[in-house]
Amino acid sequence: MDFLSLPGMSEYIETTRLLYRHGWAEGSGGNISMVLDGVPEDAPVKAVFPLSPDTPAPEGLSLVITRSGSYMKSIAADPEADLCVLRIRGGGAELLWGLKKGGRPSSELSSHLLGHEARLAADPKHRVLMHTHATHLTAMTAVHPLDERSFTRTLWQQCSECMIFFPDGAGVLPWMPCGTDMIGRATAEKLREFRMVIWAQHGVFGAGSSPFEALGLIEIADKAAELYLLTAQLCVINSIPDEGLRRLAEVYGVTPREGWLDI
Ligand code: 2HA
Ligand code: ZN
Repeated sequence: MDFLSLPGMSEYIETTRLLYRHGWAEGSGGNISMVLDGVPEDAPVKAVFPLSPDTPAPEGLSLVITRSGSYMKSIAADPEADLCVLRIRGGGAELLWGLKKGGRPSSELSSHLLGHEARLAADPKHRVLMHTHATHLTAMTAVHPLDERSFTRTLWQQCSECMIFFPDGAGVLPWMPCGTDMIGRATAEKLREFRMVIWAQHGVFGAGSSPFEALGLIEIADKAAELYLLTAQLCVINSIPDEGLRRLAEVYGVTPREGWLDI
């Protein structure tokens, strides 16, 4: 079985490179997982990673995820060492491919598993979850109230694309330790409602039906956060008013999150 030829794999690998080029994947920062279609039922199991009983994982789900400690800058050079294909079965994660030099799946595996379950319940086309240290969004969490309505409204007001691409807004979580079931569960709760969840003083989780869609969502939000930071100390005299945001939503046939526009 050639796992690298599964649908979405080449786009997934290209995305790892782009995250590094964006400057959002310093050191071993970030992780990506993608639900896989087309993994044979009888693919041999090479190892099993036990899952915490507190992480009820979607039974039978197959996914590819980055290795814990892998560097986005070098995944493309040797995907079979830095990625793994897992199948969730009987409370464990069966290794079907990858980790050829050893290691474990990403420390955020529980966030990804719970998150996929949440997103698949909301949208059957969902496939990808991406965690990355988007610089401007993370910086914005230091200087902007974390209330998610107000945080989203500030992003929407910066540039037209935000309302078009995330009319559903962004969830925001206060800082908490990463790599824990606690942040995994909190993220999954947010992902039931949002395709993007910002982790204060850390980074962001984005969801999509493909790697490029999830990446694009984060790119647009991070651009808006950059515009906000560039102008936050200046005397801002123009931004998109709520009437304009409402009009954008009408033109593009999207529905702003209920109650998040003042008109
Ligand atoms: O994978 O970014 O949050 C490394 C991290 C943990
Ligand atoms: Zn991180």
